[in-house]
Amino acid sequence: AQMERTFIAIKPDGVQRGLISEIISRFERKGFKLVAIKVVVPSKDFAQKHYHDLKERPFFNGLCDFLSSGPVVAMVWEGEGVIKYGRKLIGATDPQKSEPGTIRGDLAVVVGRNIIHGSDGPETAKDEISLWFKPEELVSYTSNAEKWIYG
Ligand code: YYY
Ligand code: MG
Repeated sequence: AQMERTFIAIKPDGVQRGLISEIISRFERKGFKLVAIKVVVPSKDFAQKHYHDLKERPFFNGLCDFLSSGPVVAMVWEGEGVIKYGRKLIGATDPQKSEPGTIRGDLAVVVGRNIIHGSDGPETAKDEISLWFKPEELVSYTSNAEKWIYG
């Protein structure tokens, strides 16, 4: 299996709405492996670093205020194809366009409160994991389920 890692965060709206276990269970049931998790309130400066690619966009300031407005559940998930498939589980950026069955499609209504973040490619995954986590916070382990998930 070509193991990959991606950065996934439950944003303050998802945490406040009690959706942590719902979101984690979708990644877990799929067969992906949780290798890091913590609850943090990001500073605004940190939020700006996380979303630096979007600094020219009109919604950037509000987005960073929002991300730093309360607790975020920061996670790293591992598995074959997890970066791309994680985005599929999450659904389109605008929940009005997310398919039913996706996290945003099922659980969110507007783009400014779309409850979850996921890395959009291998480079951003690498950058975001190292922004949010120290290397020693990532745990490598063998899951007993792996031989049943990957064959
Ligand atoms: O990766 P993803 O979260 O699906 O979308 P991005 O284009 O990276 O934008 C990040 C974040 O910005 C998005 O989840 C909500 C917010 N946002 C917004 O408030 N208004 C937009 N028109 C586009 C994005
Ligand atoms: Mg993005």
